[in-house]
Amino acid sequence: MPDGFGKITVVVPTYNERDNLPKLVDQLAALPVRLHVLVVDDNSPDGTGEVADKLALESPQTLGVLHRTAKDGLGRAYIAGMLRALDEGADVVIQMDADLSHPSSAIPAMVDALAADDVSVVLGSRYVPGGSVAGDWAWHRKALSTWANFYVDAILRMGVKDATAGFKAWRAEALRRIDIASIQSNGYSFQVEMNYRTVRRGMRIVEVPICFADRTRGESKMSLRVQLESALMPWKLRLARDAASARRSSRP
Ligand SMILES: Nc1nc2c(ncn2[C@@H]2O[C@H](COP(=O)(O)OP(=O)(O)OP(=O)(O)O)[C@@H](O)[C@H]2O)c(=O)[nH]1
Ligand SMILES: [Mg+2]
Repeated sequence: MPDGFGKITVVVPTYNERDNLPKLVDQLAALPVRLHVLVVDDNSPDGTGEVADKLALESPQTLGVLHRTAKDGLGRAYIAGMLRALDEGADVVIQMDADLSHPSSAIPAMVDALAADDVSVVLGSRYVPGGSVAGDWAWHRKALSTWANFYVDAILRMGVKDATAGFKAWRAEALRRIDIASIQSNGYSFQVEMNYRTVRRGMRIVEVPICFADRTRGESKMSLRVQLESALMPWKLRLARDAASARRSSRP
């Protein structure tokens, strides 16, 4: 394992994940990397927040909980969690879902890849050689994901194979440079907007293959609103970029 990174914090947003969270925390604790975990719970009706508090009592040195009052979307939960992690001195912040879709076994390779000098963020990627999506994903789910990546790449040209990936390891200074507090989007396009800001600031994104598993417990929170936002956000980002370069070139 690379040294050089002091504190690594895994930020895990939760909404109704009471069955999944303890398993995830066990998996993370079993890895050969010392990790801190910050659960960001939006007052889950199923009691995930209390489950998280119990886990925090068992491991006060390594597990913390950020309680928010109401469900406010994945992006907002991540921003709150990342800002807290940075405040608490994280050198690396890992984004990870609670539903066991993201393989914790990939974390050592992701942290290794992040240790290269010029790498700002590492994506756990389904669409580089060696990566895959869940075998039991319905065809329309696969088609939507493939289309989303094609669509984002056609508009924004970031050269990233899995632009909507939600499993990522960030250097703290990269998060500071992209000013996460001002990120607008909340659903899948949250991931895209973060990547886009990274590329625009000349920082490097690297992809490490992962095998993405489907959730087996709990319910998906993907909504129509999230899908619509994801369809519009790449255009918004591109129009903002085009407007900025038009302003620059019209300056005397
Ligand atoms: N705190 C918080 N967490 C959320 C919110 N929405 C989703 N999450 C969490 O974010 C992670 C991803 O949400 P999922 O429902 O798995 O979304 P998804 O992965 O796109 O959909 P599936 O693959 O169908 O599960 C999970 O850990 C959720 O519990 C929210 O509004 N607030
Ligand atoms: Mg999921």
